[in-house]
Amino acid sequence: MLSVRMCAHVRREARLRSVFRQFDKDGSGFIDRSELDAVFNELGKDFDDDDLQRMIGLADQDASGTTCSDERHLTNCSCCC
Ligand SMILES: [Ca+2]
Repeated sequence: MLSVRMCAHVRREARLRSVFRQFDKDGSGFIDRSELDAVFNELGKDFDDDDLQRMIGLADQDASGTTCSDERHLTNCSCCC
């Protein structure tokens, strides 16, 4: 049972990393407001600066104005472990 749970966790982490890389257009390891805006524009969604800042703020634990791919963000999954 544990191996099934671990496999699900590993698959989820791989998906998160893949999505993160799609957002992180310059490969910096961070997603800034312009990169988030670009992804939403590709999806046909238009958010104003306040909305984008709020979205970044939800994942911005160090108040840097970006989200990052730090291991802690992707591996501290409480939903399946
Ligand atoms: Ca970036």
